[in-house]
Amino acid sequence: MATAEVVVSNGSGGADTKTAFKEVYSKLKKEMLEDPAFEFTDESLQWIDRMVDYNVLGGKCNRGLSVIDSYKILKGVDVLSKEETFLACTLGWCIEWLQAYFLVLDDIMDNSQTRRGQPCWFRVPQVGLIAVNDGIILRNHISRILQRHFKGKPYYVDLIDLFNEVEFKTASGQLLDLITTHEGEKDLTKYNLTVHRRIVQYKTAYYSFYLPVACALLLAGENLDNFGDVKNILVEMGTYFQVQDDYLDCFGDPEFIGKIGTDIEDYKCSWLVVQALERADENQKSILFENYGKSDPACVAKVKDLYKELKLEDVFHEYERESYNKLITDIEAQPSKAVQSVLKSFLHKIYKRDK
Ligand code: GPP
Ligand code: MG
Ligand code: MG
Ligand code: MG
Repeated sequence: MATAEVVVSNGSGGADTKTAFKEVYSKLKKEMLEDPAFEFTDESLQWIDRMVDYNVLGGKCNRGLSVIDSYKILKGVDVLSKEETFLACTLGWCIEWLQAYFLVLDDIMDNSQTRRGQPCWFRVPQVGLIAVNDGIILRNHISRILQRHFKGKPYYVDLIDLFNEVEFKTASGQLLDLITTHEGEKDLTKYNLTVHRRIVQYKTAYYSFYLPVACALLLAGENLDNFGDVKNILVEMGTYFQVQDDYLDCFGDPEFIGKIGTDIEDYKCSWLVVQALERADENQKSILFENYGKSDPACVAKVKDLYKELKLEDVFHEYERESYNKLITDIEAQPSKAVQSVLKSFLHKIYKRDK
């Protein structure tokens, strides 16, 4: 289909937006270091300063920047006032903080080595399991930021409810991701697209896709109850995004994506293993059963060879085209042009991403 081939500049996250966004980060971090609710010692100040920089920065900031872009589109303006820019950037950073909190803990749970091109936080000497508490601190920073800058706004309670609900959904998705891989009960036959879909919708889609747009809608004074269709489309987009993540875990360049994949070793219900199971003959299935979920590099290599033999790279590219076309069709059925534009801008940020 021609639509899939059209290259659309997303026109978003421009240099000015990024500069404004970065400035707000410095202010928010400073406020966290001067929080009057705690008497910081020099050591704890240094720890938080370094920990926040290490974990909140270094990503693509797609989620955070999307709040600002979406808000501008919903308001129908190119330029926001100083106050509006600050509030949109602050909500954007709250999502980046949430992401940092999830990643610090996810890397422990997934036994990962690297993240954003550096060792995972818990692997840094002298950090170890202090990282668990750092995750809790990062989560608390979000509440502190929201209280300081949004308490008194008419949508403050909705904002708190939104972050709480999205966090609950994500943790529940993470639970599914973790318990489907239970040691001792290794049984690949339980993995299928329905199981995969449920995991990824909850663990990734709500916080990565619905949350930024919902924040922009609240800023614009909208009631989220009126945007059920938008939520569904964003959750679909988030599902597509996590399929890309699963693909890149195996086929991405670790140098470029900044993390080394662990899905095969961790026995994850990845989109790739589900596709492999659907396509494998008996002989190929036994290769999967024998080698999936083992940390021995030779076993991992056998699984990767099988994925290549089954041409999963082509299967993925076809899935990518189909998902894009389906999403565009759903987006274009939306009555509001502004909403269409918000959704398309988000989709174009991730379509055919290689990182
Ligand atoms: C991505 O899974 C999901 C998360 C980062 C959510 C974690 C949720 C918690 C409550 C901790 P992933 O493990 O595939 O991501 P990555 O490939 O980046 O490690
Ligand atoms: Mg994980
Ligand atoms: Mg992980
Ligand atoms: Mg992954």
